Amino acid sequence: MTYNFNEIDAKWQKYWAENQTFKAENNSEKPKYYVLDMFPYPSGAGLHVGHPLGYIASDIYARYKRHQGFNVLHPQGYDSFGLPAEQYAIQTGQHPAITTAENIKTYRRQLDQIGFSFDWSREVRTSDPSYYKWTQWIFIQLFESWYCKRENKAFAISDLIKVFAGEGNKNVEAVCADNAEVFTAEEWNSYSKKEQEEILLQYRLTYLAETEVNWCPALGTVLANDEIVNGVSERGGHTVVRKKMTQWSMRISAYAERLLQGLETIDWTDSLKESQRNWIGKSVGASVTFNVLPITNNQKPATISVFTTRPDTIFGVSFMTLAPEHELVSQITTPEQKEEVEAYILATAKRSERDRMADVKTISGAFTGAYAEHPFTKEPIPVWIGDYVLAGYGTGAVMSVPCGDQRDYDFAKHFNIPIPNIFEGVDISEEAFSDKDKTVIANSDFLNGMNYKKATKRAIYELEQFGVGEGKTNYRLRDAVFSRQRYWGEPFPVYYVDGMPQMIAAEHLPIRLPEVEKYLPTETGEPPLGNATVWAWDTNKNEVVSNDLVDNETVYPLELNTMPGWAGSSWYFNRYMDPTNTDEFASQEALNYWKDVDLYIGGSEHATGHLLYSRFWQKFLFDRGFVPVDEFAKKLINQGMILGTSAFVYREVGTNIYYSAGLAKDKNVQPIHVKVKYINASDELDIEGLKNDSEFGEDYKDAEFILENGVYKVGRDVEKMSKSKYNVVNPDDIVAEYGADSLRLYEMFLGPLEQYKPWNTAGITGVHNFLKKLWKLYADDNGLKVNDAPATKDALKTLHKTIKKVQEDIENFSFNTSVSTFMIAVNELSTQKCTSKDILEPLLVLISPYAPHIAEELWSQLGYETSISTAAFPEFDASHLVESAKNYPISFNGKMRFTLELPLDMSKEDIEKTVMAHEKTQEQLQGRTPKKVIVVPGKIVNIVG
Ligand code: ANZ
Repeated sequence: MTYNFNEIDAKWQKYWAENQTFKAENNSEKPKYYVLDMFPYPSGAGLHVGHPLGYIASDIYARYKRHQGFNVLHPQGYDSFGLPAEQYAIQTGQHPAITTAENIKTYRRQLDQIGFSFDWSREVRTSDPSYYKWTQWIFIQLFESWYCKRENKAFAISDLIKVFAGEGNKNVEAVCADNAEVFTAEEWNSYSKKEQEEILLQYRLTYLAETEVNWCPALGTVLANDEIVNGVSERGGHTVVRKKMTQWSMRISAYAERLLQGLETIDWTDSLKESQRNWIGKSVGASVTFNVLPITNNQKPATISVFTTRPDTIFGVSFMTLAPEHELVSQITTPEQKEEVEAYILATAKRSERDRMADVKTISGAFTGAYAEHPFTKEPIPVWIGDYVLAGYGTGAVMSVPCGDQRDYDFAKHFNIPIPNIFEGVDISEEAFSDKDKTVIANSDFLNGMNYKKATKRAIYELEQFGVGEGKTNYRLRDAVFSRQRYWGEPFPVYYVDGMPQMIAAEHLPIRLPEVEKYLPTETGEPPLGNATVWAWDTNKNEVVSNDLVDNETVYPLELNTMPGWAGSSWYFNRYMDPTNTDEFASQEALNYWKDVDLYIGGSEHATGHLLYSRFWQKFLFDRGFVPVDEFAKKLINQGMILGTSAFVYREVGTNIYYSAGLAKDKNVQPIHVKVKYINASDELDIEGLKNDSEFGEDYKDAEFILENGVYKVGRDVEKMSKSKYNVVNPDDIVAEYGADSLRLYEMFLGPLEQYKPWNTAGITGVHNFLKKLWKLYADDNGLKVNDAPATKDALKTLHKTIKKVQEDIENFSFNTSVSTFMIAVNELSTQKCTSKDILEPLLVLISPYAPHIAEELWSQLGYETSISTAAFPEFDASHLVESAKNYPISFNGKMRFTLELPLDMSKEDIEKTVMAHEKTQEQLQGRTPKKVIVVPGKIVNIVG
């Protein structure tokens, strides 16, 4: 019986699929456990060994939980809308649905090869109409909802309409547009339908509004803040500019506080929580209103409202600064300053918000000529504009306190604005400032001598008394733009009547993506759906009809934007609970049984995108009674990345000569990535392989390779694993050569799950040899060796210490240490020549989450007819670890002379008798009779005299 891993892999993968071994039941007596992976985007490049890392970890956990008697939901699917398939469609004309289906096939084959225990009967694909029907449905629910600040919860918009009609909006405390106006019931009832709809858009949780967006000309679409990295698009690294456009947005800002509070209730990593906290960016302070002093009698009275986190510094305000885009700038600027101000605004418009935030060195601004009045001292304060003040944060205006704020100080210095010091004689060093209880407030009427906290409270109280300000909390979190000018995304279930968006009734969903000739924007600059000729909504027939029929009476144009990539991924975890339901996104029964994800494993790059949006949608669905819990994942772990070890050849610049690494140092060379498959374990290049690689055509055919010691050595460097760096290792190759279990074990063995670690294929032989040794423990050329022999004490000890360690490891997600524990166990049992079924059967169960194929095979060889996944996890019994004997040091007058192993339960008298009778004792005593024999059971024996 030999270990034929390829055969074993195929046999058991087929068995699991045919028997639906890992199908989860919705109505089970067993306790539930939901293990989720972040579903992949099926790209054309397929999987590399970095991708399955998290999947292997979660699979081990899922299998472990099954052994423990849980009904485990461990699903997988595809986040299958997205840019690459669309870009490919633009280049080749092939429909993204076809590309996507092909890529999914490859992914599925690759995933299957690794032996994951997914319940494939629950697969979801976000680009499937039966799935996106419900994404559209959730969008409609958001449109039909508003957020009540008093109750801190979302409600149906129909309730709000009733309030508007009954008493206007004076008592409504809603999260709504800044410019929402107050109206009475009579006014509301006198508004036209369109006017009412316009007002309601200011309250809906998803709304259409003109917003400043991040526009990426190269991709032809807007991007969300989290899709921009270092000022350029995350995909492709293209330039991003600010642009005003009418877009769908999600009022996620309504949930800012709850998103923050909710973090306290979930077991997610600290770093991830911290990213979300920073992204939400809560600041507690006050808003203060300053009156602008009129220059001429007929100037409109103006007020500037600022947001400050330091109302206690109000007596240190020596000027004010508005963002250049602030709406008051043109109104208050004096004729003398007009030219300078306008020139400055023009100059600053070219700088992106990110540049403005990042650049703290360049100080620029202009004086408006206007003055505001200090709310307490009534002193005139000059009003400036400066681009360090951002239009989109707070009120877009600040009260500048040079003696308290560095940027204000720099600005005042630069423009020679007088700097009064309210902190005179007070230590305002950074340490003193950060010590919030230190008394730092001075030179003010009512704040004198108070500490920071008291002064802040008192300042807010005084502002409120004077009616010039109030306590205010600000969040950095902005509403999220929700439309994309792309083809391959969910269509909105929206048509337009007189410019106002209307929802298509839920019973007519899904609204399927229309066919288009071209996937590019139209010539008039409309999104790709503008190319569709059958893209109008017939309100009589309730179906999509030809654009020719649009009459704006019964047939209307449909929305041309599509939803962003994060739409489908914001709720997919709920769909897995009941994936084929055609009446609801999931039944209440299924939702109440599975509730939430118990363990979610995925990449930390989704911290402020997917993981924030999903929490938002979950809270919304909870508010409206559609889901039973308001956090979707109890525990979350970020797996680290597997890095590739890139290889380089060194080309002399301008030539076709390549120098071996050791010779390249003092040459003018350029390192070029080469495929790692041409490199052996000694970093030597297979020159012929490279020359014949068709991907590079003639590139290397005539190249000259300058060798050192007869070989060409490549340079190596650890980088992110990526196709473009030619350092990817394909799991298919590993599985073919070593088997799926070796791949699984090795990925875990590389190091702690959360860490970044380089891949090195050469290292896999270690775990592979371990599996061969494991096999040999059970079988040899003559067949199975396992028998009914009673377990020895040593073997029981090995088994039980392994159970203990592996169980602890799995529960602490320390999978790498389990692998070494298995190695130790197999070594010990091999040395002990263990063949006992009582030891080797439970050992298989322990290993099966990690190496399920070999475990299943040996399990069936042992005579079992059901999958090993149904076996109970072995119970740890501490009594086997208790030592039964002690190796006593035997001393003579305090000097240890020899050791003697005696049973631990031997009585004091018996120990003394046995030691005294021992020949070595006789040898030491040489006939003498000792004065005293001291016996400390379990410790020592000392013979005195
Ligand atoms: C007076 C003051 C005195 C301030 C002082 C700070 C220190 P966070 O914590 O980020 O919320 N600010 C307000 N709006 C701004 C905007 N649109 N662009 C740039 N800066 C803005 O910071 C809030 C503080 O940043 C506010 O408190 C305000 O300056 C400034 F010793 O007001 B402070």
